Amino acid sequence: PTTIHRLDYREYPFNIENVALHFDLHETSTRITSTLSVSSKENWPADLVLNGEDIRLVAVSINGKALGEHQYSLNEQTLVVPSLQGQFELSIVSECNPQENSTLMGLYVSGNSFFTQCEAEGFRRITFFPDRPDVMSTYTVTICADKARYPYLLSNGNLCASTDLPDGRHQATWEDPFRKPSYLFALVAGDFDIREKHATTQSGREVLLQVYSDKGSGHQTEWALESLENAMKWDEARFGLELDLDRFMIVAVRDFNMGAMENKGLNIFNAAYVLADPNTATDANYEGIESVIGHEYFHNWTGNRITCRDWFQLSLKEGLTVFRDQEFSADMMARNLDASAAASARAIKRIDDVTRLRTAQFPEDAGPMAHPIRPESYQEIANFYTATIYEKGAEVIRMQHTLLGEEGFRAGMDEYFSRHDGQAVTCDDFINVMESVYTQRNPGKDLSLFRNWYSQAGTPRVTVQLAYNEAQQRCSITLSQSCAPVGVEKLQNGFVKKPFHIPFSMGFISQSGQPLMLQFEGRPQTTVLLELIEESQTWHFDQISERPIPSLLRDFSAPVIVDYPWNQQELAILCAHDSNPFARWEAVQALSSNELLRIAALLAQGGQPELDPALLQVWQTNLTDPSLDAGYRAWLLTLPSEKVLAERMTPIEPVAIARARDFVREKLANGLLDLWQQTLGQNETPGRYSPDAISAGRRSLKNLALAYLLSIQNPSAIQAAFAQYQNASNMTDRLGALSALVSHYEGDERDEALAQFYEQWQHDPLVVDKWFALQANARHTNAQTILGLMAHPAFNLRNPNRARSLIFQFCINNTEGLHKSDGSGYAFWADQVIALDGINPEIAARLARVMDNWSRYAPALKAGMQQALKRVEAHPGLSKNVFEIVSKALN
Ligand code: BAL
Ligand code: ZN
Repeated sequence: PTTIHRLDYREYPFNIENVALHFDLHETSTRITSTLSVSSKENWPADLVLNGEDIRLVAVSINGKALGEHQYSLNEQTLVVPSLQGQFELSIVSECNPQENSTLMGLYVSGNSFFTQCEAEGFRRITFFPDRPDVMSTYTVTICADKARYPYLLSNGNLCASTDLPDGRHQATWEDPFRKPSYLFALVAGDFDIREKHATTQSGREVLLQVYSDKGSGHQTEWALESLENAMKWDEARFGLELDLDRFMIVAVRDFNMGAMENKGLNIFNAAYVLADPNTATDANYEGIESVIGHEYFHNWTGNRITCRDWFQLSLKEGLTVFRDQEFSADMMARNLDASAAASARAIKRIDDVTRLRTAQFPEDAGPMAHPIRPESYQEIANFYTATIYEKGAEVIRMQHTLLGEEGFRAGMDEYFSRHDGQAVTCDDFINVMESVYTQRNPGKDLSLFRNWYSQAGTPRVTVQLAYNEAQQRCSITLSQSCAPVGVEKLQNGFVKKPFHIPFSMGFISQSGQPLMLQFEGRPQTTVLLELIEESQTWHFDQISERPIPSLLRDFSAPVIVDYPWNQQELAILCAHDSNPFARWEAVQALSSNELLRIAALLAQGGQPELDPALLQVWQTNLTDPSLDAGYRAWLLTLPSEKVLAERMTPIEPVAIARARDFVREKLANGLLDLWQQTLGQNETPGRYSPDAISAGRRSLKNLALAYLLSIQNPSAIQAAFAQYQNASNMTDRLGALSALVSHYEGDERDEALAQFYEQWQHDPLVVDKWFALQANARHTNAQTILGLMAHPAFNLRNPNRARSLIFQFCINNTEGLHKSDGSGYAFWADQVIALDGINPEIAARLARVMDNWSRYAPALKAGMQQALKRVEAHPGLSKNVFEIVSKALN
């Protein structure tokens, strides 16, 4: 496969002012006529190169004159009409087969409806076109289809006409007045339930908000519509950005590769991020829906109005939009709460986001797919919708927000829209705007080093040294940064990494747990922001009357790893007293990670561990601290995940990590038995279900207590879990109970509950996904169990949600099942990657990434993983998607 390089970017030599598309929809053969108004940018002839994949060319004409086969060249990927100049109209007729399109890219059938997915390169599977984001055009789209089967015909923009046609068909014409790249094109045809609402924008325009979903599911779209309206209001209030369309549509689809897609005015969503009611969706589902609806809505400005010049700039829109959705969720969670509850709601959101970063992005940044948030090259762009582009990209935006402050960042965003609205731009354009504001506010300073976050991969490590001089009452902090070459950087001769500009937020806590006031930049503060721009820098703080305990990287002010040798006693003080709720959680993570890794190492050598009583003490303090909200407490009392721990273990012994977590969990359960039981009773949420942060926090703490108690097979807790399962009035409680039972209980009732769950919910695909996922994650589930479940009539490999709920859940989360010493887990993984690749390469490549970090595992496991990777790599006819992943892993 060819590698595409960022520096090879060349402007497209033609403007395509308008695209007129005519779709004659039929399931197995849809005919598309595309008429392009073209003009050359230069005064000399150039070849007109159009992308096209898996479609059949029927005819090409220029200004109404048909072209003969000798007048163009056609291969598997392109249609080239040579040597064109001036202004002309190009017409192309082509055909595709939506029914057979299992890739879910381009035009496809899902259920009884037609849908499209074009980002990144799906439009070329619909018609021949310069399928690149810098070619922006207005679109006029006419859709013809059978009226009875497809009463709703939707596309981007405004509906301008609809008419009945002979033979029971009808047609609708849509016009999108905003210039857009082809990846934002969308079409939907089908029969739906609709929930809608008129809303008024800040300038007083009335707009129509609509949510379309499968017939019979309209009662599950209330939360989606409410979230959409909240997103609209939030973008006005926080960024002054108003909806620019008269109508904004969201359509839910069951078969979808991603979470959702921000097509202009016609967002297409994975049903998992639209449909919810208290009986079928958990608190996490509600939160996910709000966040993804916000994300796609916010793309209307950050992504659609200003788009990417080329796909290397993907983080320009994704990192920025994730930052915006994170802020939206935090504001929504904190709304209507008093200051202290709002601070802990915000901390919870930050903890959740940082956990995601550490679980998915840190390993990526240390593995074969490591890339800067603006990559230098790729073989398949679909493989670069990564945690680095999204989550680290959002951290890079957040650092700019931290450096500029809320007001400065807003000024920067205003300037970004004023300079670039309507354009396809680069990450450099964005940082140039932000730098202009930063320099204005900080004369003599710039963001030149900050740009290294865009060009260098890897997670920097910041080593902290503290020196205290009692005689001078002075405490000095030295920060030193380093970042080893990763991924392709390792292959480049003489590659030298440059320092990053790291905003480092910190404070001091006294030995008695009080925050210390620091004189910094001329004013007293308890939290200071240090800007590390060299390899090593020292800051001095005076009038410090005792040796303080540093509270570091508050609110996770930069995506780095901090090294500081706190002793256990210092950590215990931070765990109970740090005034920054994020840093307090970090201290608990540090203390428990140290203990878990010590125990894992001991177990790997066959030793007999004992639990450090300090950990039990911290758990007891946090479980009983009345000042803490339930939701925040639940995070404090959750052990670090296996993945987070694996990042700190060399070589990785996954089963030892899992056993260490079991051991510690059981000790904490037994040691605090009464407290867990009290917690269970004190956190009921009677009355009408509400997904608000306080109620969700209570359920989260209660279900955590249940899981601890079940881990020691506590008889009354087993009864309580059954009772909760039977009597639950919402899915969070029902699933919390069932999951605790499935994970920790082996009795017959467990199987009965599982069977009953399926019986009750088999009609709801999203609940059936939960049923599969529970079993994929359960203890004692192995590859054989999964193969058994794949034979269940409800399993369907072609549906990405179903594949994710069973196969991905097993391969990603079921450590013991995947790493079985007989190699059955690895063989299963390889078989499924190969099987999925024949159906849907994008999904297959995602599964392929499970083995990314194989070389960091203990020798016995590593060999088996390598062998499985080689088997996939050698498979004939592998897609370039999967090939890129496995070949990079093996290199
Ligand atoms: N643009 C692809 C889906 C998303 O990130 O919103
Ligand atoms: Zn996005």
